[in-house]
Parts: sequence; structure tokens; C-alpha cells
Amino acid sequence: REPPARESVPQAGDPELRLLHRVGVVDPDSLDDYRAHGGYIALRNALRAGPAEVIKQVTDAKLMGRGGAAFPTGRKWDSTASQPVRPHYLVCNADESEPGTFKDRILMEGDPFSVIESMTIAGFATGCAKGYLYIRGEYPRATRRLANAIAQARERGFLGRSIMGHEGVDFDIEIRRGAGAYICGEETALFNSIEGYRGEPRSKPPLPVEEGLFGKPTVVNNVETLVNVPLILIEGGEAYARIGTERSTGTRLFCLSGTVARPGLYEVPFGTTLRELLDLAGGVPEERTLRAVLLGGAAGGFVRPGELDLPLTMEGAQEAGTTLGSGVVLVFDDTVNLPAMLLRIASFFRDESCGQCVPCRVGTVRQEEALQRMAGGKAPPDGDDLALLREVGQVMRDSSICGLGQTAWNAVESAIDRLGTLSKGGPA
Ligand code: L3W
Ligand code: SF4
Repeated sequence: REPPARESVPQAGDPELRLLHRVGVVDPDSLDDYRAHGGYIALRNALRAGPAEVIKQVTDAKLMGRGGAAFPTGRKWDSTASQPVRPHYLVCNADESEPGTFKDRILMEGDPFSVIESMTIAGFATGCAKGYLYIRGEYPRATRRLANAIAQARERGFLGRSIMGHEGVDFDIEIRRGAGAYICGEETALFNSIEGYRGEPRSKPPLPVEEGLFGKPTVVNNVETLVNVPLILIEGGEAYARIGTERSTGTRLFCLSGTVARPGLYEVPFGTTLRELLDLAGGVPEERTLRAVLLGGAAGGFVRPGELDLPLTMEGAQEAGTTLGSGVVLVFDDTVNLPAMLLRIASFFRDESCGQCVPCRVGTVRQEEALQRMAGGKAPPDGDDLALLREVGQVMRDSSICGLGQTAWNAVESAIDRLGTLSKGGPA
């Protein structure tokens, strides 16, 4: 399906905005104002429909996770709902730490009640008695607004016992703050953090839907994923699925930064091309020349200037050898020192590795060292260090416990293979 063409920059209150339609419009501290802007209609619909129907609607909508891995939300919810072990837990992953990502912060700061309503619907559908909202410690304003939203919702009967007067429907939310570790965004490290242990990922399986937080069946969803749910409950799963493309339904938030005229957060239907998205942000300033776009963040891959007609869908990104990740779009012009930027990414992964498994603990150090030698002119860009990078990268990908180690070499590999940055002929 063709996404609708847009010529102007989306503004607060723009009817084409769906996830962001209340941001900048609603008073984020007022439950009454949230309700005046359509808040809690979706929860009412969900309570009337019942848990099985809510899961069916989310499945019909073909909603996929927005944290990076794009797992079908309906399947995840169904797997948890059907677990006989009790209690079940819901976790909203708001530990937004991927470099270049700021979409969840804007949702939480600008429309906090919608995050709380969405969690309540998810908890109801999957039989969870309690939800944890695990938020990045560096987000104090979002934390304050969410805490206020939870308190108001509890006071007015939208959280706690007998939600909206429905006897037996009990659900509450507790906020937990991270302490600056990127790895705590990995779902099982996040469980350990909530439980009071070191933030180290667990081996999977068992999957969280079977044994998650406190060893109980757990649903973990990213903030943006959850905020799609009220839309589905209001318009119906099939209608929702008509937006976007056949396999990537709905809209997606993209965080644009780097060499674009108007960096910021943009919401577009899946299937919009990268060129159209850059145009919405005013494009690359005239005096600059586009060098590459890093799509999907530090674990993603580079798109070349000749490939901008790439449709922004899960499958389109995959075909282009990258991922949409958590919606990062980093634009580089020809003045950017790409090897130095890659070294910065490598240092980030070395710093954030939890050190639990050898391939990642050692591999991220070796990767950084090789890039340091190459960027500093102490080793030729096409010498032995290139072979070392490939070998170390492959070992990390094949044998690391979690996504951090498995993807720590993605951007470097993509730069070598697609941009030739580290080999002869690449820019210094
Ligand atoms: C039920 C099954 N559930 C898998 C669940 C699993 C998890 C989700 C995806 O994330 C991404 C990466 C980066 N039945 C299931 C099942 N699940 N099989 O589905 O699982 P998985 O293992 O494919 O991925 P993951 O390790 O959870 C990796 C991205 O995360 N990333 C950074 C993200 C940062 C942000 C941010 O800052 N906001 O999101 C770093 O690697 O894109 O694709 O829930 O349990 N059979
Ligand atoms: Fe820790 Fe890295 Fe191993 Fe993940 S891959 S468990 S971050 S050492």
C-alpha cells in the first residue's frame, strides 16, 4: 500500500499524528484533560470486551514490538495469558538508552496518562496483577509526570481495586528507576535489576513469557508498543492494520538527528521512504553533502545516499541489511569523521558490556583497540586489524549471551562493507 504523501512538517495536534496526537496539546499533569482528549475510552472498551477479545484485536492489528526486535505483541500476550502459573507480571520497558533514541521520553513527558492507560489494558488482557514501569534514571521529568499520573489514576479508580467499577479487575503500577546502565534495557537484566540483583542478562530460554520477573510469567513491552494499544481498542484491530504496509502495520516514531535541517521526533506510517522522512525534517542543508544514514542506531547499519528510496518497514530494513531498531535515524554529511564515530560506538559497547560472558567482555575491548589503531594511523585501514575485526565480530555475534554482544559489531561491519570507511579509498 502507498503511504499518504505529506508535504508539511507534522505539528502538535495534527490529525495525522496518532501516537503523538496529544503531545503538546494535553496538560500532562491532568487526568481530566486527558479524558477530555479521549483518554480512558480504550480501557472502557477493553473491560467490556474481555481479555481474550483484547488479545484478538491486538493480534488482528499485527502490532509488532517497537523496542527493536519487532516480535508480534499479540503472540507475546497470548503466551503469557495462557500460563497457568500465577501471578503474572507486566513490565513496561522505559529504560530508553539506545544512543540517538528519545521517542519514549517524549511520549512519557507529553502524554503520561496514555502510558498508564496502555499498561492497564495490557495487564488486564494478560492476567497481570501488577505492572512495573522501569524508567531510565536520567529521565526525571518523565518520572515525575508518570508518578503523578499513577497517583491520580489510583485516586480516581483507574488503577487499584475494581478498576472503573469492574469487580475483580485489580491492577496497579510501581515505578522503578534505572541507575545508568544501558544493559538494564535488556529484558532479563531488567528483571534482575528490579529484583535487586546485578543488571546482568539471563540465558534464554526460559523466555520471560514463561519465567520472567520473580520467576513468573511476564510480558515486557516497550513504551511505544504499548501506546499503540488504545488506538487498536478504539478503532479495532483490522482498521489499525490498514495503516502502513501488509506486514508492518501502523505508524512508527523516528528519532532524527545529525545533519538535517529540523532534527527531532517524527511519526510516519510504515512504508514511508527514508527520503520522504528526511524531506519532512527539511533534508540535508544545501551547503552539505549527504554521506550516509545510520538506521537503527549503534546496532543497526548504514544506508548510502543512493538508497534513500528504501521503504521504512521491518522487512525493507532487513532487505537493506539493517534494522529499524528503536527508530534511530542518524544523518552524516561528508565532513563527519566516520572512523572516529565508529570508535565512539565501539567505546560505548565496551563501556556498557556487563562483562558476564567472554566473547563480549573481551571482544568489545579488542574491537575498540583495533579501531583505535586504525583511526590513529598506527595500523593500515586494510591490514591485519581488518581481519581481526571480522573475526572478533563474528565470534561476538555467534556466542554472546545477549543482544549487546551479538550486535556490537553491526555498525562497524556495515561501515566496512557498505561504505568502505576503514579500507583504502574511504574518508579519513
Ligand atoms: C514469546 C516466543 N515471546 C522472543 C520475546 C522476547 C522479547 C522479544 C524480542 O531485543 C533488540 C535488538 C535491538 N514467545 C518469543 C518471545 N520473544 N521469542 O520477543 O526478543 P529477541 O530475543 O528477538 O530480542 P531482544 O534481545 O529482546 C533486541 C534492540 O533490542 N536494542 C536496543 C534497544 C533499545 C531501545 C531503546 O533505547 N528504547 O529499545 C539493542 O540490541 O534493536 O533488535 O521480549 O522475550 N517464542
Ligand atoms: Fe553481558 Fe555482553 Fe554477555 Fe550481554 S553479551 S551478557 S552485555 S557480556
